[in-house]
Amino acid sequence: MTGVDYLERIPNNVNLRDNRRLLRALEDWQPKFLQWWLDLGPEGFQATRAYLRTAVSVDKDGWAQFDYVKMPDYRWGIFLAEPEPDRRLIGFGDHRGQPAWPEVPGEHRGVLRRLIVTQGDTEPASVEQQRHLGRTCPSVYDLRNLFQVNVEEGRHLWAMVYLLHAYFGRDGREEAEALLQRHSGDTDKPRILGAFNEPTPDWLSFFMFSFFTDRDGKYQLASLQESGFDPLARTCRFMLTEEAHHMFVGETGVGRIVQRTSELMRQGKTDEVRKEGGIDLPTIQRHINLHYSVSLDLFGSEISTNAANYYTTGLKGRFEETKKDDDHRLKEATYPVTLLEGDRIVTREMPALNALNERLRDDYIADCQRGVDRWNQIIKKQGIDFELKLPHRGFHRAIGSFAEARVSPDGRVIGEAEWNANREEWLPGERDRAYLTSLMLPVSKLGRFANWIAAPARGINGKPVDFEYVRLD
Ligand code: BYC
Ligand code: FE
Ligand code: FE
Repeated sequence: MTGVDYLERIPNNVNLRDNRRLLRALEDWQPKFLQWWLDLGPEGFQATRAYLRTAVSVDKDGWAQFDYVKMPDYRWGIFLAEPEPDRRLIGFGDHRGQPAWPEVPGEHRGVLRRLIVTQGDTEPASVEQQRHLGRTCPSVYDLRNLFQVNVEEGRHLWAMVYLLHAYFGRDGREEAEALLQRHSGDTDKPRILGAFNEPTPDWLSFFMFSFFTDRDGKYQLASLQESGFDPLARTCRFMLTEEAHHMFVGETGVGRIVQRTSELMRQGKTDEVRKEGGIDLPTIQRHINLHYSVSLDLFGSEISTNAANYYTTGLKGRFEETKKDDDHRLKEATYPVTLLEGDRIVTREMPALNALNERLRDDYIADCQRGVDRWNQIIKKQGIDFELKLPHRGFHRAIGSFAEARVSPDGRVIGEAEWNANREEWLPGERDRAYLTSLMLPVSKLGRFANWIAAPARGINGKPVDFEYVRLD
């Protein structure tokens, strides 16, 4: 494998040293990134040392090295998965069977840049959304996980900025600047996609975000790792190795809250968990409803000519494209799509190419359901009769067919009156917000956890749960 050039200011496995122009452009962007990190990264912890993993090489054994670092000193680097030994062939669309492109094909330049910018924009957005959470961490273990996610999202930004600088010339450099100028929730220059402008005000929201929204990242990156543009494919392939931990943080985070809540319910023989200082299951359900629905929006419209074009031109494939047993061109194929027709919800066979967003959303939904099933197992084990559910895909949508209607969590098209009467029941409201805020008190004693969340089953990198994951002195 290519060694990682770790002594350089920008650790990389792309031979930056041999490309002075590119190196200079990136070295020019680096201090701007650092300034952004200092201004909008984890508030109050810039001088704190945390036990973080850093990628030092891209092979199986070497990509995760653990040590204490101050986050601004984290070695954000540029790592592409190794090229495949035989030059990779494009796996789908009109160019199927042709060699993957080492450079940007001129005719797809604008579209490809837009996809990379959209992907890149989400990474710093999430860091901005999460920047206040450190102050209210439920444990030192959780604090470390938050920071791990944050630095890796920072590295994902680097990954996209590298592609912009290396392959898109002046436009790319301008886009790289703009990635630091748009900010989550900013009224003038918001982030591109809806979910990345929502606040992440508390740790329940953070875990939900990591479960639902980082999982959109998994599915988008999995589609982009099929890309005919080889540098994008290899970049995304390596990003996916880091993404798994983000979803682990989300799934176990929510799972530990569910665990604690169930224990409090069983011990106190009561549904009124708030009296015991826990987070009641209906509040957890409302947060599922919110984060799931805004994350479903991230897949775009059910019927999308953009998606058809990305596929046909070889820019963005399907989830597990190579495992699929069909012609990988889809010109004649159809796919069932659930849509709103008037005030009815119907399922229609649509041209498969135009339905690719929906197909990816279906893969995502099945994956989310598996996680929810595991949460429900935790509840059941405590002997409690309650089931968490994913709401209907049409519930609370702002993008696509369902954006025009009000749909209840159980999938009925309803009127404004019924929506308004139930909104507080279905989505987090002021009362939840105030209660959760009252719970968010920092716990900094090693091995201790806030009352509303269970301890994890094990620590990080073989360390005990009460390990000093963050040096808070
Ligand atoms: N909000 O044909 P349509 C991650 C726009 S998460 C606002 O329906 P298309 C991460 C759309 O741009 C992964 N606008 O959609 C997670 C288009 O605008 P234009 C992020 C939206 O293009 C956690 C118009 O509506 N990666 O990594 O097929 C922490 C009609 O579009 C939204 C990507 O998204 C929305 N929700 O698909 C950190 C991958 N949805 O072009 C990181 C790259 C749609 O008409 N992006 N629009 O002006 C894409 O593949 C596509 O852009 C999308 C949209 C799937 C997002
Ligand atoms: Fe990311
Ligand atoms: Fe992530």
